[in-house]
Amino acid sequence: MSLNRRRAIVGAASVALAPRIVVAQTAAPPAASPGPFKVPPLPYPTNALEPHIDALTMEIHHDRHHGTYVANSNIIAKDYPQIAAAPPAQVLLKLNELPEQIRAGVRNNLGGHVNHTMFWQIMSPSGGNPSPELAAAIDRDLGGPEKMQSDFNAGGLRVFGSGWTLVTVTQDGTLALQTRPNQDSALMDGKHVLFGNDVWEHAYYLKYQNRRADYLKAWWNVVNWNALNERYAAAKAGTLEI
Ligand code: MN3
Repeated sequence: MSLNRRRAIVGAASVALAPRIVVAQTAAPPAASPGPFKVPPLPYPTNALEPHIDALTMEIHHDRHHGTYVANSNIIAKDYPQIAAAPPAQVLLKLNELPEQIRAGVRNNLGGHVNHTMFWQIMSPSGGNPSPELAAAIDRDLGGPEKMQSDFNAGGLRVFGSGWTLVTVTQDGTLALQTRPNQDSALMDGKHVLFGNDVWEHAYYLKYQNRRADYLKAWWNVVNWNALNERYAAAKAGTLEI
């Protein structure tokens, strides 16, 4: 399937949910979308995660897919500035308090913005190692690093269609595995994400095609443990924002 065809399908899928924001899905999203939400620059070059994630996938994923979530969030924020006035975690936690006509758009697009902002951060070509605190929590709550990886990957394989496999963290430092469909976020339930892997086909299809299991396995080579250590400490300090 060509990329154009794939993008057209993504655009078509959004029509049913939120017709008013389909424009940014079908056109190439602007490099810098005017509005309160911004795509954060990648903290490494697009080819830095080769050979595990190829440069073209990173470029399209970051610039176009994340760019579209941001552009659509900005379109919604034009008429509903309250979605940018509170921290994204609060907006996603209180989706039901938003006007019904923007609820799906915010869930999908602000959710996508938050998920991808986390995702770029928690990958790196030189990831370090878990801190003693994080390693102890992985042993205690997730059965150790091997079991965590295997359960996390199994979660990613179970996601039907598109979504995320995640490790959540609570303020007392407890870890748990979770999967979410589409661009849903654990923040919708008041939980924080320590890290997660994107199992939308756009995250891996160019290199891995239908071999999601191979992508899930290779992905552990690019996990940024230094970032995970910082996120774990921030979660315990109550300062982890997304
Ligand atoms: Mn994605």
